[in-house]
Amino acid sequence: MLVAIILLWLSVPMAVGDGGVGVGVSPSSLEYNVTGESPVSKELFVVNTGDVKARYDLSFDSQYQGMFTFDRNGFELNPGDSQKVTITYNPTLNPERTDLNIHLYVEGAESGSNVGAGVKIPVQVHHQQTLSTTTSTVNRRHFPLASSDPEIAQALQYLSSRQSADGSVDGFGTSCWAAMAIASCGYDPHSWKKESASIVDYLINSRSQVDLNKVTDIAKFILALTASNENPRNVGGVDYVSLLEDKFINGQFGDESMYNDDFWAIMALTSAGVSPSSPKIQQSASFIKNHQNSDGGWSWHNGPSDVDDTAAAIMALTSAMEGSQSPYITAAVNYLKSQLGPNGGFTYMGQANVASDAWAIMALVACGVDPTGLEWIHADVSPVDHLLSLQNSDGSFSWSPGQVGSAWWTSYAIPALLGKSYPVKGATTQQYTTTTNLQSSSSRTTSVVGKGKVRVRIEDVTRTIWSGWVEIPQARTILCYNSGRQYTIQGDNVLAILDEASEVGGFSYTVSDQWYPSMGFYVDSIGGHKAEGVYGWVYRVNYALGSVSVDNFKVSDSDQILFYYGTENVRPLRVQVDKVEVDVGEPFTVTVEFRDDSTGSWAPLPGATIHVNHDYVTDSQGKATITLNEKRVYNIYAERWGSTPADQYVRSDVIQVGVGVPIPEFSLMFAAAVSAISATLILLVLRLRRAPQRW
Ligand SMILES: [Ca+2]
Repeated sequence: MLVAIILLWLSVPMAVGDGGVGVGVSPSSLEYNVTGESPVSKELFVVNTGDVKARYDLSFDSQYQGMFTFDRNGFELNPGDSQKVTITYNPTLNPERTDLNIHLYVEGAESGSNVGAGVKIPVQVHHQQTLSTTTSTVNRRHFPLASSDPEIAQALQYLSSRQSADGSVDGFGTSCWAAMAIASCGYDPHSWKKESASIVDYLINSRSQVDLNKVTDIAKFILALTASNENPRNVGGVDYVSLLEDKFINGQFGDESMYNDDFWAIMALTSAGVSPSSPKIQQSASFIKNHQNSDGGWSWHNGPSDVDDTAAAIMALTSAMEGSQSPYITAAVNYLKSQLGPNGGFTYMGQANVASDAWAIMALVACGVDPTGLEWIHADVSPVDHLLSLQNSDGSFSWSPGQVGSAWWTSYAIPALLGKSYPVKGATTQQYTTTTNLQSSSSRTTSVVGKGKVRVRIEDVTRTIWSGWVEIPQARTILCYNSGRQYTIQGDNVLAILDEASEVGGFSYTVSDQWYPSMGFYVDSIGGHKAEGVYGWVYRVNYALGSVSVDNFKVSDSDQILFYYGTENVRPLRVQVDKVEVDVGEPFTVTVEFRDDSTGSWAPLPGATIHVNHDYVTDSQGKATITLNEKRVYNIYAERWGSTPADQYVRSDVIQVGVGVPIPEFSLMFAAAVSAISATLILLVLRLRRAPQRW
């Protein structure tokens, strides 16, 4: 059946032009991320997809010619043959350091003839600047971060290190923010415990600390509960939502001279399921809008605008269904822009700081603005870069450089970096409980009945498009781009999972019904990368090649689904380490293996590149010995992409090694969260750590 799938790709009409000349390229776009002065090289495969011998020439428009060099050009290929071309961008030849969004032309012509064909390949060049004002070097960071990114993993680990046996993280107020931060990562705060009490148990047990006279206190408590999928309408018999609604006086919440209690009341009530169109929320929103300052910002009271309160006001108004194009919102966004510091970062009283960065980023996200867009970059630093520059080596965040980190600031930073806004919604589908039993804290962790999750990983030639867990849906409706037809399909197959993952992960894909129903649906692009020539999107389940079309392969709980851009003979890699935790300076060994599809076993791969802090290459045994000197958790993965399919491999999954930090405890928590607290999966992950060949 593999042959049938490969034939499908060949039958995809991709040859451009006529006269038998065809051009195929892989990848279908090039992206150069440039830091400093060093030239950056990218590889492009040119394939003769026609049926005659042809000569191929690569070129840029003349004004860009001098910035790029080709290691070969003007070569001839027989039908079906391919040639790797290394294209090097030299930043010193672009003195203005302008980012480029241009085309590379690949043209093929039959020898001695004008008959030819060509393709245009989008080429992007991004100049990333390094920060010299902080102790660590920060590159322009991809946004939003994923909860598996090391910055987030370390921040969570820091929060975990601050947790006490009673479940608290630095007291009641900070515990509220920490619960929201944990939930923003997709983890269930109920699983967050040092001993028997989780942070949610602590919050509920300590609810007497909520000052029932203060709207902001009640609101913060509700926000922590809703992020944790707890029911704020019944905590030990108390309805905190009604208590908050009772604070509505004269068209606003709480004190008539204060606005921040309205900001927080609206966010808390909408998070608890109160309709945004309810009269109290709409009147409070009008009250907020009526007290916008002429500069577009807000204060917490009748005073000069500040970033933090303006951000809270934006999130409150968007929670109350104010559109992102509303004049109140656009004026507020412009106010935030005016408060960027000269060195990047949002300021409060003139000083860039973690809270203003985090809140402003969350507010921008809430109204659909990308905080890493060009208009938000000062001195080559985006607010996200600036926020990351305030992270310390222990994972914590400081209010400003040189200050001690705290769980409070760290809890603000996490949802902002993940591109989330307040109110944070709980990630699990757990329903609100009708009663909260304060005594049986541990029983809650087994109360979630999952309908099954699968892990999805999408590997393009040059990047990982997405990886994460998705729930097996009941059904999905897919749209075939070629016919415009919609189909509702069952949820327990690879295509439905891809469709679900594209929604969860925010990436695109296209599916065609050109060969449906005889051969099933065909996925012909993911993340904008289309199948071309013999290369296209291949899937594997638990590393075994899919033998039927995507809609016909049934998936089961805990399956590992891998989509990758490749062709026949391209095989997946995996990495293993002999130790998952080492001391600083203690060597450990990484082994890179590929799957031998003829036997289903794994074999060592020499000459693979291992990415850690920098790159290592495996020896003849497929191994590399690595010594790391910085105390942190490292992500490790391997790649090899040679010139022929037999020497091309699918990038490995990422594994983590803790250097001087206790990773197993952290990984357990990680596993508990992603698997919706399934004890079975925790055991599986534990087994993974001890005997990785089980996966
Ligand atoms: Ca008020």
